[in-house]
Order: sequence, then structure tokens, then C-alpha cells
Amino acid sequence: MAKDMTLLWGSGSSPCWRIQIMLEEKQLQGYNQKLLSFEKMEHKSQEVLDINPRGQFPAFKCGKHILNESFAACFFLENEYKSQGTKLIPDSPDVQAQMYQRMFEVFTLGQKMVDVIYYNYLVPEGERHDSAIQRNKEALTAELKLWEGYLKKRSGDCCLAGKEFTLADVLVFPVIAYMFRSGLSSERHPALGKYYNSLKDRPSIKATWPPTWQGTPAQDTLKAI
Ligand SMILES: N[C@@H](CCC(=O)N[C@@H](CS)C(=O)NCC(=O)O)C(=O)O
Repeated sequence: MAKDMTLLWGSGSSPCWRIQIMLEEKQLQGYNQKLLSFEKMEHKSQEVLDINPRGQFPAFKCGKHILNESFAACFFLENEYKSQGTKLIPDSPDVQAQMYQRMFEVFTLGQKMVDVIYYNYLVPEGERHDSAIQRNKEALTAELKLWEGYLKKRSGDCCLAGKEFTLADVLVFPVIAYMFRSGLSSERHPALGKYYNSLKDRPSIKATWPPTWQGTPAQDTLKAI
């Protein structure tokens, strides 16, 4: 159970947050955990490498199983603890179809977000171009328009796949939250803003809110998107 689990994590990392939300939803509080620092390069420490040879967060051990990919960890936990805590994969094929579709689309959304927020980090100084920055911003704007459309269609619902909180929300919410933290405007993206506000106080999410986000000002990188 929880005592056999170890999570090494970094604050603000969406993949780490997914596993933390999942563990809360499955009532697995009391697992071993250690908050480590990106700034101090602790993701490259031996302690992390022993679990995650990629030297990345999350590093997650569940009994004898190593599950460093957040999607893998969340699916594993849902399967292992099907009847404990929140049931996160509903029985309805209609809901499942929506849930799977949205959770895998988050890879595209996340990549487009990273291309904008981390442009300077990803592209060496001499190779940066305003045209590429502009293209990345347009790609993210178009992607967000899609998500606005998805969420508008579900306007009476709290969640990505309908009225129930599912695995799609566990996996997608941290990315949406990261964008609001980075200055995304809920006036420009009202359906995303509504989604964010409807889930941000959910107990599993509140209990695991990234500690480095508390009390520090948000960024404004995505303000104009
Ligand atoms: N593929 C992993 C994410 C791994 C990952 O990209 N981790 C980032 C933090 S969000 C990291 O540790 N970056 C530091 C590095 O790669 O050196 C998952 O989805 O769980």
C-alpha cells in the first residue's frame, strides 16, 4: 500500500502533480515522498537516478514496480486500486471515448505550450528567430481554440469527459493550471478559465498544489496568447 510507495518530485512539474493528484484520489496518502529541487539539479542526483535512469522527475516506485512515466503510473494505480477512492475510468463507452481522446491530446497541447514558454531555453541564442516565436504562438493559439470549443460543448459539466472527474482530468488539469500560472487570460479563454476554476479547489488538487506557486506571483509569458 502507500507505505511501499516512494515519489521523488519537483514543484510545478505537471507529470509529478498528476501522480500526486492520483494518489490523493485513491486515498493513498502516507506514501514516502521527497520534494527535490530543479535549481539544485537534484533530478540528476544518484537518489533519483537509482529510480529514474533518465534523471528526471517524477521518480516513482510502487512496491517493486518502477513507474516514472506519469501516464503509466496513473493507469497502474487506477488498475491496482479500482475499488478504492474515486473510480477514474467510468464504465460508459461514451465517457471513456471522450476521456481517452482528451488525455492523449494533452501531449499536443503540452508540447505547444512548452514551445512558447521555453523557447529561449530550447533554442540556442544565435538560432532564435522572431518568425519562429510568432509561429509557435500562433500554433498554441489555434490549439487553445480547439480546447475552448471542447469545453464550451460541455458547458454544464465540471469535467473534460462530462459530469464525472476522470483520469482525463488528473492528466490534463496540471497542464491547464501551468498555463494559467504562466499568465493565460481567462477573459480570452473563458471556457478554459471556467474549467480551471471549477477544479482548482477540489481536495486532491488543493492538497497537492505546487508549493513554489503558493504566495509567489504568477508569470506573464502567456498573457497575450
Ligand atoms: N515523460 C515524463 C516526464 C519527464 C520530464 O520531462 N520531467 C521533467 C520535469 S516535468 C524533468 O525532470 N526535466 C529535467 C530534465 O529533463 O533534465 C512523464 O510524462 O511523466
